[in-house]
Amino acid sequence: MKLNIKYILALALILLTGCGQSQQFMAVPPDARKEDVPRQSIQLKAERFKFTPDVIRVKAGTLVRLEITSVEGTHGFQLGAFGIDERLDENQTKIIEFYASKQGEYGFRCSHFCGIGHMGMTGKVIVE
Ligand SMILES: [Cu+2]
Repeated sequence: MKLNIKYILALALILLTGCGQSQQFMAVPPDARKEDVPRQSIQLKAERFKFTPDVIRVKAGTLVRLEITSVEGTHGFQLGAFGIDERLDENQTKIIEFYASKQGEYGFRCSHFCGIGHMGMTGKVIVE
């Protein structure tokens, strides 16, 4: 059977574009020098049933490094707009990096069912 190369290329393009959209904020733009990009580290604590802090403010154009530690129970950290969803095991620190390219408010939530207050375990990243 002869493979249709145009079809395969089109499919590859669709797949690549799809991935790019879900993670469009994660990579530093290729025209920016990585060492020149401002960075900001923020420490977060996860416990039943909140994140502290639950509002994070960063400047647009910053490479953000979150250091999240669950001090009580297992949780998850989902920041959907940036394609981020990480499991947070108790007493472990997870490093999550993303590039805050665009101004806006981006909600995050616990993505691991942790009990009665799970649904209210939310917060937001404000990119200014
Ligand atoms: Cu939860």
